[in-house]
Amino acid sequence: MEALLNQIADCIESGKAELNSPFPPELKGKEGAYELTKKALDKKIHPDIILKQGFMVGMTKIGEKFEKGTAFIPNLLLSAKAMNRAMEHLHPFFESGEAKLTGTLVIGTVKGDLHDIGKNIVKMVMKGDGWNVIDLGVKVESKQFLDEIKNHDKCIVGLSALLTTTMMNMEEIINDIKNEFNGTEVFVGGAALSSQFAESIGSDGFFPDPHSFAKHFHK
Ligand code: B12
Repeated sequence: MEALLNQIADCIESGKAELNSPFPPELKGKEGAYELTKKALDKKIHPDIILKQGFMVGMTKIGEKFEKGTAFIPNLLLSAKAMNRAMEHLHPFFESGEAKLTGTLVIGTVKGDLHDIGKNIVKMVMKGDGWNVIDLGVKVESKQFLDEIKNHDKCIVGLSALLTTTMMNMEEIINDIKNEFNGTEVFVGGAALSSQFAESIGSDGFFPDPHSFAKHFHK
């Protein structure tokens, strides 16, 4: 069982989605995360175990390499793609409630801002870390966040902004969220942000990349 889970983690780390994936070339013709996940389910390994000891291990490893500067954004994207492909087998278990997700993250690029490349990477990595991610897209207004929080008890919120002008809109959105849902944690990210800025606008935290964000919730 452990060997199979390690193989799944390795496929996710290296971005090997399925048998026919051309990447990485050294694994050509070998089974990928998709086939191995099916095998694990056939062997009656519980979806929670596959998620935690397969998917999350693979995504954590690629995240650590990214932090050290030995892996880059294309590697993150390939890993996230492999994880998403394998996740297709686990979806029915999460939807039925038989297996449990880490939590719900409501994420969006704030009003006035259309940069979504970073936000989309955060979304993929968090999904790989076992989160149900609700992506509200770009130019998101307070009301859209509030409507979604109402539907998801105990969710956390992630705000993204890349422009110095739209960073300022984060404060208003955080105030609106805290006024209506005081206990809801709101985290922020984006290249021009800092921890000091995040604190000054009442955010619960700033993370420079999705891996430090995901790690924050690991017990
Ligand atoms: C790609 C790009 C665009 C694309 C966006 C395409 C898209 N779909 O996103 C296009 C061409 C459309 C564009 C438009 C504009 N852009 Co532009 N754009 C960029 C560029 C080149 C890259 C941004 C990017 O995607 N980076 C890569 C991602 C992966 O990094 P990231 O977003 O920082 O995300 C990472 C982290 O920050 C973090 N993160 C991000 N969000 C979150 C959220 C949470 C919760 C967490 C935890 C973490 C997190 O995780 C991510 C992954 O590691 C930057 C310059 C640069 N080199 O950064 C300029 C830049 C951001 N743009 C800029 C500008 C000015 C504009 C325009 C206003 C230009 C114009 N005059 O029209 C418009 C904006 C229009 C608008 N209303 O938004 C300026 C901003 C200057 C400033 N400080 O305000 C920059 C810095 C360029 C420059 N040097 O002048 N842009």
